Amino acid sequence: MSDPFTPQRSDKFTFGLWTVGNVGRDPFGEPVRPPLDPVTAVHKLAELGAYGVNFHDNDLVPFDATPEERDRIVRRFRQALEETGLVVPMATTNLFSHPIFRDGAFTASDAAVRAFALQKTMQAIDLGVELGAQTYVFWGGREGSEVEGYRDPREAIKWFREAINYLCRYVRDQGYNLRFALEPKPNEPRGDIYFPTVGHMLHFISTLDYPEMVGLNPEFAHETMAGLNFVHAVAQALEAGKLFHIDLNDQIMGRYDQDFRFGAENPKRAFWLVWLLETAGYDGPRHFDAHAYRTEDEAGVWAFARGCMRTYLILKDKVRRFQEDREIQALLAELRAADTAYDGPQAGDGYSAEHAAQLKARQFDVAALARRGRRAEELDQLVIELLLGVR
Ligand code: DIG
Ligand code: MN
Ligand code: MN
Repeated sequence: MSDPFTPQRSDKFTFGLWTVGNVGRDPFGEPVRPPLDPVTAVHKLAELGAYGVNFHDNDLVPFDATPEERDRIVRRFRQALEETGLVVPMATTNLFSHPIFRDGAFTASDAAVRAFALQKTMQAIDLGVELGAQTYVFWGGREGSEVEGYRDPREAIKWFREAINYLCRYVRDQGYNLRFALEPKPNEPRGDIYFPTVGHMLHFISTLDYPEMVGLNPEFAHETMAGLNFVHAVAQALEAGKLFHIDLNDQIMGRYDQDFRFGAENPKRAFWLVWLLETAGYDGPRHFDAHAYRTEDEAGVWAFARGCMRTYLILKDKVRRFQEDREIQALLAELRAADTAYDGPQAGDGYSAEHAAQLKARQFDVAALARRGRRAEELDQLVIELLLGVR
């Protein structure tokens, strides 16, 4: 019997070149793995059942490559895509590695650095579109500060807005079929990063010239680092029609950005995320922005990649079981019946002075309503048992 948790292209699992190509460098240690040829990554990911691969410009084309070298690299990469059928749903710019970005890119105090960041991003957008990307991510890894005095944070917001508005104009001017997805993170590598969470970014998007072109690329580890509930953050992005992409991984709350294999630390939180994505009918890529532990060799990298996809599929099957579990669904139906028994005026009816008068005159059995338990212990235990495989 075939393994029911074998990834298919239709699952839309994607990996960044920088994820399976992570060489294991950390602030306290040198690389433990050799660089991975992007062409090898494409073929290996295709073998594992992935749907696509993403990249920062410099994951593929070195920062100082000549135009001829660029074209040769792109030709060779495109050939691997054609041989395997992998697609490139998303691309992004590396605006954080080169020392020129030491104080930021779009929010750098130095106007020349901000202008260079725009130039680099336009060239990277061209590259991404050339290889088929329809989503373009902006992760402002260096857009932040350690010392407030040298930049008024309001100025940083203005500069970031100018950059995104300018790049929206560029995309429209080029006639590209491309949407922008902003990726928040609270800190690291900067002491504090501007626009640290999904909520901050959603407001920022509302201040743009072309808000319809710009959405979110939330990352599990980043909201979790901020001590927030990632499922709620994704729900707010979905509800706003702004979940343009998603970075899946795992993370222990309050730690540095661990980018662990999906589901490695919080299988229950991962389950509720898959439940939300699948229930909402999210049809975008399931992108794993994660990497193998530094302890791993290349075989461990592919075990990591397999594990990300396999865990997502196992949890997707658990969502199906949750929705088919008679005891769970009976409990939810009883709760819903009691919750919707109220037949008086409520906010969803819409406001009128007469309606408000009726509501103000309404008598409520406060004592009875206060006595009602929510049966959360029963429900959560049933979910735990589902996840532990005993139902
Ligand atoms: C880090 O979480 C960031 C960068 O890896 C990249 O710019 C973005 C795309 O997923 N995520
Ligand atoms: Mn991360
Ligand atoms: Mn990310």
